[in-house]
This record gives sequence, C-alpha cells and structure tokens, in this order.
Amino acid sequence: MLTVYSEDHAHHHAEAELAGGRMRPAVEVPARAYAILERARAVGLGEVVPPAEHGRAPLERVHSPSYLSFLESAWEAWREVHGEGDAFPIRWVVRGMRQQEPKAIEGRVGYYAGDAGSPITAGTWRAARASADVALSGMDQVLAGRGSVFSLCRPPGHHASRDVFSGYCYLNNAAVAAQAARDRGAGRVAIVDIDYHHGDGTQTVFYDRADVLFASIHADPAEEYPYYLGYGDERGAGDGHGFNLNLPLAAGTRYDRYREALDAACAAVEAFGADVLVISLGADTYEGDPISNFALTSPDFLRIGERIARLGRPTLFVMEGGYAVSALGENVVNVLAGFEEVAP
Ligand code: OKP
Ligand code: ZN
Repeated sequence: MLTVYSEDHAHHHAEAELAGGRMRPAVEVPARAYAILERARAVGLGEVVPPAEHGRAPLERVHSPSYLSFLESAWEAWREVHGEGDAFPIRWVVRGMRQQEPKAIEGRVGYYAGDAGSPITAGTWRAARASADVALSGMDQVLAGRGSVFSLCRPPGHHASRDVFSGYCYLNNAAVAAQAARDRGAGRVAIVDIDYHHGDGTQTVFYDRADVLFASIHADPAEEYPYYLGYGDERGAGDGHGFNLNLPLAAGTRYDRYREALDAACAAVEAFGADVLVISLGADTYEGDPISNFALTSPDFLRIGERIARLGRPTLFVMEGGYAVSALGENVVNVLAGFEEVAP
C-alpha cells in the first residue's frame, strides 16, 4: 500500500498538555508518526511518498476563512503578549455569550478552542497544513485509481470542525479529503471513524448532508471525551437525516462486541453505496493505550483491516489517534496489512 508522509509533522511538538488538572507530558507527539513509518518500512508495506502542496482552497471547503486566518496567526499573536511558549485557552464562549471573535489573542484562542488540551505551538500551522496535504495527496491517488492509500497524517483531525480546534486536532484531514473527493466528482463518500474517540468535528461538518455518510465506532460520550456529541440518537439533520451513524460502546469493549459494531458500520456503507471510503484510523482502541479504555489486541487490528477490505471500495486511510507508541506501528500497520490480505 502506498503511504503518503511529510516530515513537517515534527514542527508540531507540544511540551505539555493540560489534563486532569495539571500540565502533563503531551501524548500526541512526533514519535507516534516515526513509530508508524518505521513499522511500515520494516514490513515492506510499500512506497512512501511526500505530499504535494494543495494550498488553501481545499481547506476553505471545510473550514471558515476566519478560522484559518486565526490558526495561521495565533502563535505569533500569543508570543507578542506572553512570550515564547505554547498557546492555551483559559476562557471560552459559553451559553448566553456573543458568538463573535474579539481582538485580544486570549479571547480569540478561547473563541476557537474546544478544550485546553490542544496547544498551539510555533509550528502547529505548518504541521497541520502538511497533515491536510498528506490527506489530500492520498485522495489524489485514490481518485487516480489506486485501490487503497495510507495518509500518515499528524496532527490528527477528526475533532476539528469548521471553526473549532480540539482534541489535538486543528485541520480536519479526513473531512478535507472527503470534500475534495466530492468536488472532483465522487458521487457518494463514506467516512468510517474507528478512532476510540467520537469524531465530533467530522460529524458536525457533514451533519446536514446526504452526499457524505459518517459512521463512527467509539467510547460512549456519556463517559468519555468528547462528552458533548457522539450519542446513538444523532442521525443527521434535514437532507442529512439517516446519513450519520454513531455506535457508542462501553468501557472495556473487546473485539467480540467491537466486531458487531464494525459490521453495522460496514452495512451502512453498503446500503449507502459509497463510491469512495475514508477511514479515520485511530489505534487508541488498543488495550495498552494510556488514555483510552477499550481492550483490542494487536491481532484484532488485522481483522479490522480485513473487514474494511471486504467492502470492496476505493479506500483512503487517514491517521488519527493512538498513544501507546511502542505498539502503535504494529497496530496501525496491522489494519493496513489485514486490508491488503483481502484486497491486494
Ligand atoms: C484525540 B484523538 C485524557 C484527556 C483526553 C483529549 C483526547 C483527545 C483524543 N485524560 N484529552 O481522538 O485520539
Ligand atoms: Zn482518539
């Protein structure tokens, strides 16, 4: 399988994140991407190519121009006030407040932030743009007729919505790639999100649309991040009604139960008749993940890849989460190898 990868991800390297009431070492680190790349090379997964620059236009199909301008300028504006160091929100726009971007950087950060665990660093914009280019270049290859491509994105994207950064995500790589496929003539695009956390950003982007199906298997948001979206009764709105499928699962979920949810997501993709499939690929469902509570084993990831391949669709894998760095390469590449076992 072709892998698209950019070294530029390393420009996003937060020292710490606010978690559990204290600053803790960041878990979304450059070593994640290196571990996946190393494993892909070690098992001879296939060629690794850099992305092409796609510019701002495909980003603006998903994100608002004002949000993109904010992301591009936020760290510099923060530095002018607070000096070197990562930018974090400390104030949010909540119920009853004006939905309007203020002038001060502290107010702007809080206006666009979904949590305080997603630092904006000196290199975040550069890395996030490269990550979106990795997804877009992968989609170029899928649309050109490659049956499957792996976009080794970092930072991840599925918590970012039109104008919100959250959950280590700044640009929604999977959404940008799915929208690019639509803009270039793919009739129906399905996104299946198998990250442990609900893809709230992706769901929000496509919630009122019938041309992009979003199906997600994730930890029950009543118990787990992102808490405020991802429940089973969210089926889509307006034209999009029936084109959103959430499959929340309990803490401790093992593959026997996970497989049923994956079958349900795959059945939805079949019924929808997707021309192109985008997989938001998180491996934080692994039993050893430090911030998650499912119990999938490394061999289970082979089965996931095999099941996805049986859908028989042109497929773009877009990397999302997974924080057990020592097992991450094996788990991610197992999904891709399982896929290729069925659909070489
Ligand atoms: C991003 B992705 C853990 C704090 C969790 C946010 C998690 C974001 C996950 N105590 N903070 O979906 O893997
Ligand atoms: Zn996750």
